[in-house]
Amino acid sequence: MPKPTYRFCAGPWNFSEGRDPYGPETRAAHSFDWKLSALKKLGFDAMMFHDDDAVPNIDTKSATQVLKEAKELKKRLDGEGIVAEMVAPRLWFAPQTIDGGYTSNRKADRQYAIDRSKQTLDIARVLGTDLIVLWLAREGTYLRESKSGARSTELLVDALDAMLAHDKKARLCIEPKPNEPMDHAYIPTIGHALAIAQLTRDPKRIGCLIESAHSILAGLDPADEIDFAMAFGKLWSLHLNDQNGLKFDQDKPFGSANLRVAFNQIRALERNGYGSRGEYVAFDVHPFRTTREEHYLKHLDNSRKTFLRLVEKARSYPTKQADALIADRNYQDLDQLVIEHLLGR
Ligand code: XUL
Ligand code: MN
Repeated sequence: MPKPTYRFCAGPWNFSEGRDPYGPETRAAHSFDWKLSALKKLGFDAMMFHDDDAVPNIDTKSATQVLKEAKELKKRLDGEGIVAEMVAPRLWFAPQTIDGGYTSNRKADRQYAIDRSKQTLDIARVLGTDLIVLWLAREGTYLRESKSGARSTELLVDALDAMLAHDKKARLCIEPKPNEPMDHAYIPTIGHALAIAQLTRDPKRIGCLIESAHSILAGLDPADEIDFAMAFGKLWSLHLNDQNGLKFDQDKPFGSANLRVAFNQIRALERNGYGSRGEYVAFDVHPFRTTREEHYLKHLDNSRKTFLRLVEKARSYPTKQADALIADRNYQDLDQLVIEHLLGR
């Protein structure tokens, strides 16, 4: 298989200002144009969007106005030579989504979620991408007795069907996450995402997006999730980052918490040819709260550097030696071989 040349992507939210639940911003916000040209300078090729990153204050605007602004954005992207990779409906911020989007217990609120998702498909078409990402943020519960899991599965299928019917060319990419903001989410892993696709009107147009941190939060190895999704030809997008154990979603720079887990993700991408069908490598990373303004872009630049260094490591991995150790069931020395390789010997 030819070795892919990777292309990189990030979203406007990845230039975050340091706010957390316990304290305010620690860095001044930059304009959208600043972020766009920063990405270009960093050697990134694409930007990913929430619907309201593409069209701010989207709920206050008419459908015509929304599409007009999306067209203006497309021109700005073309001018900068940056592609729109995907658009994702932000279904976790509005008052209508307090109890979830597609699985809310209120019919009118479920309709809001579906209407907003359909509009996201319209925005994506204008931006020149067929890829819709669904991070199902509030499709779960704080307490299980508040919703029926069986009913919620039906409602999720109805919502996916409505989107598939709205645009016959769009591809829907489910981004699973097991928790946060919810106690338990209904689609916590890639297996769940691929399984629910089978209940829809067009499973071929449903794939998935793996985020390293989300797999780790589910107690899984992201490399296994990558291999599994790619065995089905379903890994259509990727959010690389890192996560130190089971706690709040950290979105650390790629490789920051566990270099070996990062290395194994790269090996999985390489052996499955990720990128050779036009898929992007996105870094869903945030600066640390302590990061000063002059270092605003380091988390993105460093994630890309680490990624490329680990690609070199994957390509120079001593496969013959490793295979001999595997044949001899000498996993003790295999372990050390990997460590020595990562340490540079
Ligand atoms: C949340 C997350 C989102 C999605 C896009 O944990 O990763 O930023 O990637 O909605
Ligand atoms: Mn993500």
